[in-house]
Amino acid sequence: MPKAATSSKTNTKTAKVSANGAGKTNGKVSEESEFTDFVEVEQAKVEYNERLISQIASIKKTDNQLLRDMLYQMVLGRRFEEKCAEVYRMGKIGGFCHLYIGQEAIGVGSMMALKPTDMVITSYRDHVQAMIKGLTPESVMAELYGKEGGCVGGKGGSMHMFSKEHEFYGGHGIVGGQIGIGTGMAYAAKYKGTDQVTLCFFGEAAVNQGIFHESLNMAQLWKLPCIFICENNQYGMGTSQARAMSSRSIAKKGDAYEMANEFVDGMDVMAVRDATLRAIARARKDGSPTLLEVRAYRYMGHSMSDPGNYRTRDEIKKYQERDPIVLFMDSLKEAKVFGDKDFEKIESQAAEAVAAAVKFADESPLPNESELFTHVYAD
Ligand SMILES: Cc1ncc(C[n+]2csc(CCOP(=O)(O)OP(=O)(O)O)c2C)c(N)n1
Ligand SMILES: [Mg+2]
Repeated sequence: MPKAATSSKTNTKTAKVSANGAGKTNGKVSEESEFTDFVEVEQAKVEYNERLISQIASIKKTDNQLLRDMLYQMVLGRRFEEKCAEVYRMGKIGGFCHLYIGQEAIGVGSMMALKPTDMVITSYRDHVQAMIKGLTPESVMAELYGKEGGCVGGKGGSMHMFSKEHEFYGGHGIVGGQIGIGTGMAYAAKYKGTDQVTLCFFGEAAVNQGIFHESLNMAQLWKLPCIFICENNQYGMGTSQARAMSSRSIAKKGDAYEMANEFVDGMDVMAVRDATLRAIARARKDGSPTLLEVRAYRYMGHSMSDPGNYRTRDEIKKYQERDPIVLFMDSLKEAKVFGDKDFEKIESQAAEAVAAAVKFADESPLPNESELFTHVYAD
């Protein structure tokens, strides 16, 4: 059991499926309204078994090596972010720094359903997603440090991880800005006739912006192979979704554009994977886009400078009771795929990778001063 995760009591609800205009979906479904976003701990205990059963069914259909890789990436992501918080407080990382703790099942469940040639674009909460797409922990940590060994030579920092080699196109600081760019990437794939799918991540606060609606309209009209993944962690900085959005079902907003859409439980990595596989199948078939609303919960503050006065410790604890890593481990154990020894190995492998990343970042030199004058103008 991972040390940061607390227990194995979780909510069970998985996905509401609405696939207007784009074939049928066949996954487990439940009403979005039943997804108890402020769930009582006792209720979560009751629902835990249901969710375990559904996860085990998916696990049984999935290759063991892939399951191990998925768990490793989730544990690595968590330990990496915990280390980021630690070295940030030591002054080794400067500027903004947004952590992904609590949301690991979204990145892992969706991105590990892709082919390496598929493309990904995301917001500033990008460290873990960059690693899932194949960037090394060393190159991500060094980027956080602003060092030469970083994936963009130390010029981007926390919010701007990028690697063309890995088809990872950032790391964007303007809320919602990447939705238009991701739609353009999907357009480029269609125009060039490749079979590439684009995963475009954004937070729920971006959904109130015009760019979200314009992009969905265009993607559905032109059948662009883009999977729009709204990571609904229920807060935009210190503002809860309930205070900022008149109509709270983000998935249903896809109906306005006749776009296939699903509500997915973001604490359940297999549910996220299954929903993404359905979306990928639609995209590869005829370019049809999909909107996924994947609901999880941000355990940490919005960024490292957030004191978190807008919510209670109890609220955070309720979600930690439904931790996605613990749930996945329990399901793997119950399905007799892996046991405690395997989990210990994964933990120590992740700890080694994080230690190596910190050592690399510590030892990497600062960029040369002449770098101030490169990449200034686009060519
Ligand atoms: C266009 C724009 N407006 C405002 C901001 C300031 N800002 C940075 S993050 C943020 C909240 C975004 O929340 P959400 O989209 O839910 O993503 P999360 O941080 O929860 O992952 C805001 C308002 C910004 N960066 N860009
Ligand atoms: Mg949010």
